[in-house]
Amino acid sequence: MRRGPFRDGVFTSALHEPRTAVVLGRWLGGALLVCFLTGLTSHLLQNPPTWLAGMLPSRPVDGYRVTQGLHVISGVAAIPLTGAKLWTVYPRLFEWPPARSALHALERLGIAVLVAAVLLELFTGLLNTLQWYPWPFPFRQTHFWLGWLATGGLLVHLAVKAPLVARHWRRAQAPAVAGRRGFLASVGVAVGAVTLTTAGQTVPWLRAVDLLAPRRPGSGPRGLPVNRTAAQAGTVAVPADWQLEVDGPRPFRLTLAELRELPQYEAVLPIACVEGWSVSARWSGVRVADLLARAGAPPGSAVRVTSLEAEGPFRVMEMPAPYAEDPLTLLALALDDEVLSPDHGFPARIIAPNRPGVLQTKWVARIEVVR
Ligand SMILES: Nc1nc2c(c(=O)[nH]1)N[C@H]1C(S)=C(S)[C@@H](COP(=O)(O)O)O[C@H]1N2
Ligand SMILES: [Mo]
Repeated sequence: MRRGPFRDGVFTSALHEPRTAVVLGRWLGGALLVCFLTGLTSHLLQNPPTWLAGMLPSRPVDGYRVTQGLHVISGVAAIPLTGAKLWTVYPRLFEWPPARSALHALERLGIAVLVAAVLLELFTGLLNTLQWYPWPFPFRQTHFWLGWLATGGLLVHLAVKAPLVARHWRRAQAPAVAGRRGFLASVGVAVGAVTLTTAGQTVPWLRAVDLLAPRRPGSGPRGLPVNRTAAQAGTVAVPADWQLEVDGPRPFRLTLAELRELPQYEAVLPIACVEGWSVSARWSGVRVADLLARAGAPPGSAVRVTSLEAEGPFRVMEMPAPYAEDPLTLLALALDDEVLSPDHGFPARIIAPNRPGVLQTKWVARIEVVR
């Protein structure tokens, strides 16, 4: 019965031992905790329940840039950590007998769910940072529920392993094993290397070593990357007689020339993409709050913004009141004092503080007051 890896003594490395697993588990647990919390933040910002929407903060302006940057940084760091952790414990996969009791079988099933959820989560997340969606399911919802599954699986795993973890928590308690230090150091170097060479897509002072990240922050028109070009969005047709439509108690329409005659404001705000890149830029245009006041919107109004784009998941965006009322939230007409390029959302786009990039709607057609 016991063939191949199921035989005794097949795994000869001394590093398949609990202390190594505990140290790697701590690092990986830390990365996954940061990833989970920042992921929840991102999900809530993009999909707030009604009771929360009116309380979302529009400051600090860089808030989402930091949380989403950390989300992708910790997720990328978790990839080599997961590899090392799985290597350390994988001989247990061939344990004999496969199940000693019903409880043991249940525990092993839990680990199977945990490992599968973590691997799928990291894999789909990584592909998402590359803007590659080779699957038929919606990414965000799947990623969200897998995150809960992985976190639940992790908590059960920690509870089951707590006594073992406690016994190997301190180095002095664990038996010395030759090569452990070197192995852990190599894992640390690998994690440091992937982090340093990808974090530059969002951390400005790491830009010089941003060798592996999918997005160069300086690329694109005016040094601002474009996620979805006007052509990809179905060559957004901007009518020659384009007018902004504002709907509310006192609806009105304005041409581009009329918008330019309204008081113009500047805001230095980042595009912070969910995929982990972010770039700060100087925008100018009309305050959304001014447009709302002109439309007779009551205080505390939220808005719905519709793009000229014919279809696509980002065509319609809802913006809760704290953002709509923020003086930094603009219907931007210019980037660095130059008319927006088609790819950056000509004739007008939304730019708001502390918001995910997906909600910075380009090619705006219409702004509606919603209560
Ligand atoms: N109408 C519309 N707005 C959109 C998008 C889109 O596909 N359609 N993409 C969003 C995404 S995912 C990001 S990250 C930002 C990117 O803005 P930029 O292309 O000007 O850098 O625009 C957002 N606005
Ligand atoms: Mo994005």
